[in-house]
Amino acid sequence: MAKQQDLMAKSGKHRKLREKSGQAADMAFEEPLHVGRPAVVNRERFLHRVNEILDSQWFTNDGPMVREFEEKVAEYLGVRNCVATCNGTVALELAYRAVGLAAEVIVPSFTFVATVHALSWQGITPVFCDIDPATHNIDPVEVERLITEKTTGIVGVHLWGRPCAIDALLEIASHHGLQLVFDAAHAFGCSWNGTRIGNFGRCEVLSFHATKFLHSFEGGAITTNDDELAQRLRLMRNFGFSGYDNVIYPGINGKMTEICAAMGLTNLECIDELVVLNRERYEAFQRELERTRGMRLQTYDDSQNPNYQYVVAEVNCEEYGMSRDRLVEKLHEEGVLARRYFFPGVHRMEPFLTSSGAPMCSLPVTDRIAGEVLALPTGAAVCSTDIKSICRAISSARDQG
Ligand code: T4K
Repeated sequence: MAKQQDLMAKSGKHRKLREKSGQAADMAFEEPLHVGRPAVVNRERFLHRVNEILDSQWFTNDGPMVREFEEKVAEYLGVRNCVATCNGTVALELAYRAVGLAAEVIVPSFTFVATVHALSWQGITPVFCDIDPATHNIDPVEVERLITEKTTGIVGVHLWGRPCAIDALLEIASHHGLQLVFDAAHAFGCSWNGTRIGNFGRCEVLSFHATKFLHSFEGGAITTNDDELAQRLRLMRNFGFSGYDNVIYPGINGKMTEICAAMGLTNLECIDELVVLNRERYEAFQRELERTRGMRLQTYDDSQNPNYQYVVAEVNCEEYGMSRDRLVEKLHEEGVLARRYFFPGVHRMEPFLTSSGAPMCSLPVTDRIAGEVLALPTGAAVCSTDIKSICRAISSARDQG
């Protein structure tokens, strides 16, 4: 508890409610409450590392902090290789290319658009797949239905940190000779049956964006137990250079900087306390929203080490008495900047809607869930009083119509 208070203090957290007219239901926050507010866990330790970087005059290109970060992440996940990158999107592009994805790849539409953009930037046609309504993850039954002679792979996304149906996907991939890559941007630290995410498929891709559970300002990584693949990824990340003046592979600049690694290392040191803090926030929302009709929080399975980074509700318009979109408007008026993650499904975004060559698709579960999900502000930037007020704002929004 003391450590968590410390984390909040280190985050510079202090918040005041502005009572607009004396009614509890009519409150607004002086500073807006954001989804994805990053924690600032140990300023002194970070600044110490920054000074080391400045003294060393080594700022990027596979420097000592990046190497240490890669080693510590690999150790934490129990995986043989971690290749750090400048962000998760470039990590996805590198991963897709390195495992040889081409032609058509099956991917969920209910994800952040980067999962799919990274395919189309590699000239790959995304074939959008529907999701399991219970988990919000790609539905293996639907995957099987979409496989054609042009399919080269499957991309699963562990949405909200909840693992995909990994067994079923592994089996389908192996049966049809397909590559399997996971977008694990949300799933740092989470497990699947006792093994940390990061160990599955050909490789898994992490994001260390500022809004993520483990962040490095911007950053990403590919993790894999395949040493040869990791070596190829390292070459591709650094323009294809193998030693001075010797390019042996088509590469790009996908490198992580030392300053990002310094932030990543500092946050990694506090990761266990951050889970505890996130979990407390999640449970507070659960208690407060328990009796709110039509508002169902997504659940987590403790045996899979969830990181509780996302507090996501499904708003059932009929039961709640108001649409999700109207509720979002009302919450924003109160300074609660809840988000419609992820709306609309990527298959309804351009260029995929009309011009990508993506086959016409009907994704009823994706469309329904994308119309109902609501991500709420959580993490070190909100306290228990904020949570009570957010939940009161949710109840009163409906009462006010
Ligand atoms: N795959 C998945 C499944 C992903 O969710 C993502 C990224 C990726 C791949 C790609 O990884 P990266 O290339 O990003 O490493 C945000 C993030 O930019 C994005 O990283 C993240 N997913 C996505 C879910 O959220 P936006 O467009 O919603 O960002 P924005 O600017 O609206 O900020 C989100 C919230 O965070 C706001 O409430 C403000 C708050 N915020 C943001 C930043 C940057 C802060 O409080 N402080 C900050 O420094 O995409």
